[in-house]
Amino acid sequence: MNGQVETLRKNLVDAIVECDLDKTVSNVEAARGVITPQEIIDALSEGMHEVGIRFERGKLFLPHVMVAANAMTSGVALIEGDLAATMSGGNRGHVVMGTVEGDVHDIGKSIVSTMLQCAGYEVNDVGRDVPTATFLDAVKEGNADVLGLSALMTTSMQTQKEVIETLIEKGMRKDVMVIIGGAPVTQAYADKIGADGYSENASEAVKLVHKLMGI
Ligand code: B12
Repeated sequence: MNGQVETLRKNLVDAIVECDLDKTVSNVEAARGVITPQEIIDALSEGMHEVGIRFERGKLFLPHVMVAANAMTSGVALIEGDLAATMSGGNRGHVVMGTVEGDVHDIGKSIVSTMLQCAGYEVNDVGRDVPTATFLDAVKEGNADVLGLSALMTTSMQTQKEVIETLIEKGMRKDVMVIIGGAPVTQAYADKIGADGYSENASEAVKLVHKLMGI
């Protein structure tokens, strides 16, 4: 059994690293029901991490990364229903989530949104490359408890800071708790820019929001 689980997991990682959409979809189908949706997401994420390393080293190019990203998105879409079934429901609070302006990376942010929805939060996912004003409008309109800001680039991390500064300028900072994430983001950076929390991945993000909401 453990051997089978390890093979399924490895096949998922390899399909993403090989930037193979069909293989990713068939391997997700094979893994469904045998390993948990969370384990499937973790394996696909591990593959994307390796794709990032190979891209950085010049072993893979942007078109490959785009296919891998598409494969990951399709794989995650297949198990969204399973994920919902494994998690608790209820209306625990309102979250606005998006990727900051200048940054189009949205795979991780969308996983965080899905996991929070499954954990019983109402999530307004405002998308990627989102202007600061749009975040503020969404927070105001939805009377949001938590604002989640994703950034995958060292350049767009600065924009997370700018969103917090704008919330302060507009007198809105006390109304909403801000959490930040994305591969280059750290707890130290969250502390530095005055965010209320940071988490490394989507499962930790759910725990973080529960903690902030006192759940
Ligand atoms: C896929 C990808 C792309 C895809 C994105 C597709 C999409 N729809 O998202 C495409 C091909 C479009 C792309 C484009 C570019 N990319 Co790119 N990309 C990646 C790659 C390989 C993987 C990112 C990913 O999806 N990871 C998988 C997910 C599941 O993980 P994650 O995003 O980290 O999310 C998890 C956690 O971080 C956390 N989390 C995420 N968000 C949030 C938010 C909150 C609130 C919380 C609490 C938690 C949280 O939870 C998530 C789930 O567990 C990374 C490499 C890397 N190591 O990150 C490069 C990377 C981010 N890209 C990079 C670059 C340079 C670019 C481009 C500029 C390339 C170019 N020359 O055009 C453009 C960007 C254009 C722009 N303006 O944004 C660089 C950034 C370097 C830097 N400056 O910091 C990286 C690091 C690659 C590299 N090593 O050079 N990219």
